[in-house]
Amino acid sequence: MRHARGLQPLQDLVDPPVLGEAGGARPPNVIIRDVTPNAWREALARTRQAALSRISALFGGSQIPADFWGQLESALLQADIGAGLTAQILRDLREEAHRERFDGPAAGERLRFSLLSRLTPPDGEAPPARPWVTMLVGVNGSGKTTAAARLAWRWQQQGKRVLLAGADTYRAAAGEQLSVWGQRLRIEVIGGEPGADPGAVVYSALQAAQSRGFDAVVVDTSGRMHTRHNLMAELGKVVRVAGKVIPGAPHQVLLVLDATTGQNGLAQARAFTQSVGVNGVVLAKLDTSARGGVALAVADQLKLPILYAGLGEGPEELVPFHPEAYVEGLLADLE
Ligand SMILES: Nc1nc2c(ncn2[C@@H]2O[C@H](COP(=O)(O)OP(=O)(O)OP(=O)(O)O)[C@@H](O)[C@H]2O)c(=O)[nH]1
Ligand SMILES: [Mg+2]
Repeated sequence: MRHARGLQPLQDLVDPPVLGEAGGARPPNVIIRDVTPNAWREALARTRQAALSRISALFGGSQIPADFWGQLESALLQADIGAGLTAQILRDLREEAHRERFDGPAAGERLRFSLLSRLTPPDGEAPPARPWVTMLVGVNGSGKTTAAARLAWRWQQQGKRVLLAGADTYRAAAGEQLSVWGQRLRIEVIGGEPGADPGAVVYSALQAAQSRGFDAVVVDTSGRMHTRHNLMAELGKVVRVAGKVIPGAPHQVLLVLDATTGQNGLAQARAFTQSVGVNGVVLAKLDTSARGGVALAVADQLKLPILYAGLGEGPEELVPFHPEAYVEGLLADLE
């Protein structure tokens, strides 16, 4: 668990070491200057309005008001951080309050630290691999295709040669959507005809990436209900095909969760993890969600790192998950 410490002002964001540098060790820490703490605050405005801003008055005074604990509990539940975690956080804070008798602002600080301590950033180094293959999976409409394009763009901005693989051959529109992104962001896309075997698309995309010296491949897959066994088995097959072309691929499988679905996303995450293994989460649509606290539930219950978050629809708005900026955004109205 991370030690409580002051919130650092955010100037730059650094991509987490999820992408192996071409043939070598970890990638250079490329400084991305496109996202400010304000972007996180704005993206989390709905969650604050729906859940957390109404408790801001509780933290203003020199004394903890009588209904503090009940109101805090309902606000955390409303933000969708989950019943178990809410209970834990309240228990910890209550113990501290009992010991130290803090005032409102101090309680706000403790709450910040408490939330932050549940969000451990990913650690460890990405194993070297070239091309480095990332596969995006998730239920229908969660944000996979836009995330695939935006991740590819991000890494391309870092100077890497990135290929997009359109393994969603289920609908004609899916391939087209990825191609449009590819044209817009100047990223090459290898896809397949509608109805083609997604495994075959991955096979030829990875072969092309390997023979043409690409650094990274981002594979978009079709949305599927996590309860449909045959579709989950098909995904498993696509994963295995990748490993046949490039041993060790896919190097990461990222589950794209729609933040507006809140706690329901946890069941999806468990099913995808069981079927294909998931290394991390992309939390899309944080900006349209009133249940943005779900990032805490994901970290707490699934022990999966949240690697990226969608703060809007623009290419630069899929950003590395930043625990401090996230917590600061959740609690921005608390003084
Ligand atoms: N505001 C906002 N919209 C997003 C974000 N991510 C995705 N969207 C929107 O959500 C919708 C669905 O996104 P897609 O990327 O097509 O989702 P998908 O998972 O590929 O969908 P299927 O392929 O049909 O399963 C699109 O309108 C996206 O623009 C985000 O972070 N913020
Ligand atoms: Mg899609």
